[in-house]
Amino acid sequence: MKVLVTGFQPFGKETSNPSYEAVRLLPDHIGGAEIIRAELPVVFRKAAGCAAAVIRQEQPNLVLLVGQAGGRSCITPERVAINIEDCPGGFPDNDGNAPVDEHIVQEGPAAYFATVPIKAMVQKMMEAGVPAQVSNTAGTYVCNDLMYHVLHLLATEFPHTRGGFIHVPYACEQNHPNQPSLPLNLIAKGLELSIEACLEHQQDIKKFGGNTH
Ligand code: PCA
Repeated sequence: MKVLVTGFQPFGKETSNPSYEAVRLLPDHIGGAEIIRAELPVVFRKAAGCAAAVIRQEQPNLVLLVGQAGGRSCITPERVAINIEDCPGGFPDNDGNAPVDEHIVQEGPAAYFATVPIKAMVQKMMEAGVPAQVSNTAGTYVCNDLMYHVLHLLATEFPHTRGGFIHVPYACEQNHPNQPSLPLNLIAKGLELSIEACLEHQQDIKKFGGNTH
């Protein structure tokens, strides 16, 4: 059993990205599975191209993508990726690209659902005291772009490989005093528990977790 876990390089004004910093802290084996890591550029399409190359080479059974969502207070497994690139105002990617309302895959479906058990992941984290919640939007920036591309690749070329995305809050170590944050080792613990939940649950559990808005 092989699990590919990816994180991102820093972007914007940040000098580190807790997604890859946490991935770096993961043990080499979790629940009997070998953990493979990759650090991706914060660039539309390029991040997905790098991830696709590793997936083709390593043929993992599970792909867990991780990114920073500054401002969130919980670790949030994403339910869905949508077929849109729409750069948040004045915020190009690390190569200066700022697409507006472009489709990610021209003839692709409007959206792909994560194929990992998001509710079981949240439950396992909460039971261990790690704040977690299902998220119903991965945004329209590079993280959503990566999630959509990878789920499209898995659906079309690797139907037996499960894939999902987890957004993590700022790490306390980034020092954003007026924003919610979690210690980096707690974020890493949350990722480890999420991977265990994926290995334990082929199907998701039925449990309330929606939002009114
Ligand atoms: N977060 C951004 C892109 C890279 C990252 O870590 C996002 O949520 O789209």
